[in-house]
Amino acid sequence: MYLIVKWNFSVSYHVIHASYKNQRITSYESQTHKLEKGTVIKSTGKWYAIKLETGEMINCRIVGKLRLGELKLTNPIAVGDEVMLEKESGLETGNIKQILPRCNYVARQSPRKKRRLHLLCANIDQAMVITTIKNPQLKPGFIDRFLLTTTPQDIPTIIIVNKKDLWAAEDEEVFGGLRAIYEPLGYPVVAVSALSGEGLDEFQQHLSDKLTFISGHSGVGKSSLVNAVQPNLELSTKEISDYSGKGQHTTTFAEIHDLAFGGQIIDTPGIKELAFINMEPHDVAHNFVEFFEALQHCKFRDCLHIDEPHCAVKAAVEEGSISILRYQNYLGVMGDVLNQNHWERETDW
Ligand SMILES: Nc1nc2c(ncn2[C@@H]2O[C@H](COP(=O)(O)OP(=O)(O)OP(=O)(O)O)[C@@H](O)[C@H]2O)c(=O)[nH]1
Ligand SMILES: [Mg+2]
Ligand SMILES: [Zn+2]
Repeated sequence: MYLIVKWNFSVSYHVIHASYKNQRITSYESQTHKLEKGTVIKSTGKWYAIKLETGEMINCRIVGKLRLGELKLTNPIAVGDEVMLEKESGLETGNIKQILPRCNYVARQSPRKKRRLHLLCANIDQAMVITTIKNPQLKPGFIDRFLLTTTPQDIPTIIIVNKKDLWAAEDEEVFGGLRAIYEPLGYPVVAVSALSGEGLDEFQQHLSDKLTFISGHSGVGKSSLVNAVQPNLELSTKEISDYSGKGQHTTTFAEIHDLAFGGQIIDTPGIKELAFINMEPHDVAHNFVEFFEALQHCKFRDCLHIDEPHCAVKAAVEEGSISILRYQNYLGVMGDVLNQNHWERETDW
């Protein structure tokens, strides 16, 4: 369905893959000790907690330079990455020698270095964006921005709306509105409460036997939800600040946790905002799935659905078959992307 985007991704994937292949050859050539394969479970900056195929945990560093392929990243390795490492003799630590090819990843524009991407996780089965309608207030634009980080790679994404216990009748209506918009597009929408336990069965069914990446603003209850389905973890959680109404950035490192009923979940630090310096306007247009379907009826094949004549997306918004909320959020992202100077964009990865 998303031919053009797919093509772009497969090109960049092959570029990455090719450079990993080269890297593998050089590192095997120079290798003197046996390399072992492991998965990155937690990354705390310099140190990576890695689970070996035997189940053994080992702390590793990167020594020397790793080739990173074409991705311009602020962090070379993220949770979920598979790596080859060499144990340090006589010590309980090791050195990472190679990163194996990723089948997918989620990255965001680095808040500090705008021309770089910050890798959030790799090799996941699915993603969940955790939101709330109340405490903190819903920011609907965020859901659509999050979907732009996963949809280009066909990562199945579920929208979880937490803190159902706080809802009044009008909040139930907001939830119904979200469900009506996103479920027909292929994104399930699930209401839960980590506090009261409502909806946790359905939440757990979605998690079962998969590696799930969860993300969302600080204070929406990501860690509380992980604790609710796997209580022995006792992850720290903290109240929303009275002053700002925002979360307090309690979780500071992404970490993969095993789930006793099968599967694993990646709890992550809250994110403030998502920007898209890495996308061209057409990448944005093609990854709003219903807009991409409508594009074939637009007069111009390169229509960006802004003010072009005979635009099928605008007609669908007017007639009500495309959500006005999605369209407004789309215009928000598109405005950001178009306002960036072209030379500021990084799309050649
Ligand atoms: N009423 C209510 N409060 C909840 C619920 N889930 C979490 N909370 C509260 O929301 C606050 C924030 O929860 P956390 O789990 O720390 O949120 P987080 O998303 O992990 O936040 P960061 O780690 O900062 O990104 C805590 O005071 C929780 O007790 C819920 O379902 N209902
Ligand atoms: Mg947390
Ligand atoms: Zn159009």
